Amino acid sequence: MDELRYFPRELLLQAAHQVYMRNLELDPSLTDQYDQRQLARMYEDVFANLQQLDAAMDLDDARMFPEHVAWVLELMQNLMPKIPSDVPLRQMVLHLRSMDEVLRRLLPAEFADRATLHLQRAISRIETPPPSGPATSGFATGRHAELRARYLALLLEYRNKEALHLIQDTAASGVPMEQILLEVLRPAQIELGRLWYTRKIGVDVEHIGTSTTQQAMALCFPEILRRPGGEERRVLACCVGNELHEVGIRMITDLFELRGWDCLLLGSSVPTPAVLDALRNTRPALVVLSVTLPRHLPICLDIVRAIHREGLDVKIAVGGRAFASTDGIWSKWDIDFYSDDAVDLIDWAERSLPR
Ligand code: B12
Repeated sequence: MDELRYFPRELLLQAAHQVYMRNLELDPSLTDQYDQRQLARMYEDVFANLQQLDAAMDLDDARMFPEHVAWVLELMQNLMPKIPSDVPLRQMVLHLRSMDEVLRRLLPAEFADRATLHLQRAISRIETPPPSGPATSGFATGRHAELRARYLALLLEYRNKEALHLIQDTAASGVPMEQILLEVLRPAQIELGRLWYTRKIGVDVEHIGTSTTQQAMALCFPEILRRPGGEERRVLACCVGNELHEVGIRMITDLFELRGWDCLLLGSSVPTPAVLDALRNTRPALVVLSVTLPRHLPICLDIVRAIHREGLDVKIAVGGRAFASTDGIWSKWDIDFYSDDAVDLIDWAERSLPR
């Protein structure tokens, strides 16, 4: 478990237990409605919500916690399609009120006031949701739409070898690997996530699909290895904290490699001291930090601060899905680059980091 700032371990355990109990007290119907497994899941969710609140308080970001709560609520509504959607909404509001009550008892007044602010914002966010954006993700339209639909269909039917053949044949037909990565494999991954979230597929399909996508990504290596070696600029890339989402950062290193950079990929779940050691040992021109889950953002900031504290001479780029649910948190950080787009990053690096 990541270390939290406002809720040290003892307090977290106490708070989680009390929030869970208070929640059941305020809404006794939950005990009838949920089976044993669902109650255990609810207990885990209390932990996850406290972690998210801690991260939002730590970074003093107004959007992070409300966005997380809205995501959890939608997931609950998807999990209980037969129950009217205002039932999970009421349950979530009660849950947030229980959190508030308990934290008022457990935290010093100044921290409790801060927690209340985030909890109130979350309640308004779900009671009065902002108008939703365009209904389509763009998956079904645009360049390579047919190809990505075929690739995804094969993943959904566990036809992983055929999916790999499809990508291999596409690459052999001259479609640049950069397009395959960004316009076929990435959208297919995001679509897998949406299908899981809306309960259209199980975790098994998403897991097998993701490992197939990682194998498909490896198909660009022959192209990378064909390039003559030379004076290459070096990039070190990693996910932060307990982040397990590594497909995005792998894709970034593959894209850098395709443009002739030398990449070292630390991968997922890397402790901060290991990142610093790798920077000292390998002396890259650029370090790329990727964060998918918002609760890992404080660790990303820790790494940025540690790099400056240690006086390491390296440019710092941060990005990944987590930043999209914040109020532009990156603009407060001492970094060299942020974008939500991998190609922007590589274009910027080519311009700003001389060979
Ligand atoms: C595959 C997957 C997993 C796999 C990851 C396996 C692996 N080896 O990577 C596993 C099963 C482990 C997993 C676990 C979980 N997951 Co998951 N996962 C996904 C999924 C379906 C696809 C991720 C992916 O491959 N994306 C494709 C890559 C290419 O895109 P990308 O990561 O966005 O990266 C691109 C850009 O963001 C950008 N970028 C990335 N980093 C950087 C850095 C810089 C500097 C720049 C400029 C750009 C940049 O460039 C990349 C290339 O274009 C997503 C769905 C989604 N919408 O992403 C959910 C998703 C991210 N997961 C989610 C969740 C909730 C979880 C779990 C908490 C589930 C659970 N209850 O256990 C756990 C958490 C595990 C952990 N500790 O990290 C949620 C997150 C929701 C939220 N609130 O943020 C998502 C969005 C699913 C959903 N629709 O709700 N997951």
